[in-house]
Amino acid sequence: MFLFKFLLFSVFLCWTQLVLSVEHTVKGVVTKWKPMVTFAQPGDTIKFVGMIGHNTVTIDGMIPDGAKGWESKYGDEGYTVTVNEEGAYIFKCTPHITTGMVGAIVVGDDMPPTNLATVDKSVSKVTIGKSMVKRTIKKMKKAIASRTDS
Ligand SMILES: [Cu+2]
Repeated sequence: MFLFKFLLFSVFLCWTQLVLSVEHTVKGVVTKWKPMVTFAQPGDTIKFVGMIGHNTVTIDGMIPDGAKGWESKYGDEGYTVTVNEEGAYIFKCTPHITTGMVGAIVVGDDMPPTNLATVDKSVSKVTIGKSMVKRTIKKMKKAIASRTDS
């Protein structure tokens, strides 16, 4: 009986997790990510579509403390990651970083995200496509500002 109750409770926990987490879609459109900036909550998932000729890879130093980066294969349609840590995640498509295929995911309600200073600092370590990474961070800050204004 105890085991049964325990199982029921576990199922309930999984169910609430599934119901409460949101799936966000980021699409590869020509050589850009759409949307460029996504706002999410811990436990949400990010699904990458339109992946023909693209991959999605987090940029070193540009994910929250304790978060795991990701690197998909090329053309991995529907590649999905779960964002559990609060903060900003900056990701790129390796061959199209120079044409601006850089995106941001901001997780949690802390605005600005707590790792923003680290993200800014890590720009200096980007060797290819630095200006595009800067541009995405700038757009992310703008999106954060317009969110906190309203
Ligand atoms: Cu690409």
